[in-house]
Amino acid sequence: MSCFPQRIKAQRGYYSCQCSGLCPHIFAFDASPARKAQLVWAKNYNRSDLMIGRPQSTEAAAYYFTYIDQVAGDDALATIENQLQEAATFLSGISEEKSLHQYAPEKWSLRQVLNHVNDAERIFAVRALWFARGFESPLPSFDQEIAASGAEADNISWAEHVEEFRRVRLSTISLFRNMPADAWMRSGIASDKRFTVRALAYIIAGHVTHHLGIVRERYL
Ligand code: NI
Repeated sequence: MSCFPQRIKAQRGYYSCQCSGLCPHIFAFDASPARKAQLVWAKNYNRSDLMIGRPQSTEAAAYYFTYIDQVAGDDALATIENQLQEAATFLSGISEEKSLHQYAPEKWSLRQVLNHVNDAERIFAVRALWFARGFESPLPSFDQEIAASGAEADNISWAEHVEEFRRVRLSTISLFRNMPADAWMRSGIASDKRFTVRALAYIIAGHVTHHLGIVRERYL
């Protein structure tokens, strides 16, 4: 703690030290001394512990709080990491035969649902990457029906879809674990809506929770 922040920038309730790219000082302005020390430690040894705070209502369009609100607590990365095993175990319990089931004629099969989950995670992660790295040009929208018809997901085995979920999720975890502390509050436009990076992390976790809830209710 030899370097006290020379320049402090308020970021929606958090103060993030801007005095150098490697400065360890980032803390909630009302954090206890113990929490501040923990965060400084986290900056030095484990960036993933720096995921602080839930997104505020201005950090994503209202629609996306359908997903954000599915995630408890203020550490979306922990949820993203826990889901890897929980979701993969749950999905592995579904048979190849069952994975072709649709609960209504116009609804997606389970294979199409999981393909959609994987596609959407890639899209959300690319948005997070784009904004986190500092690009300012807006990203296009993602039409899930076009993606679904282009994927031909029923021709891919369920086991392959589940393996794809694991691989996509491992990539997402690495992206967020290695995220510089200052990047979480960066934002940009995608699909004509503004998102912060941390809102996208919550959306990734909540989108999976949302779809697995529908799978449990309607498909099994
Ligand atoms: Ni969806």
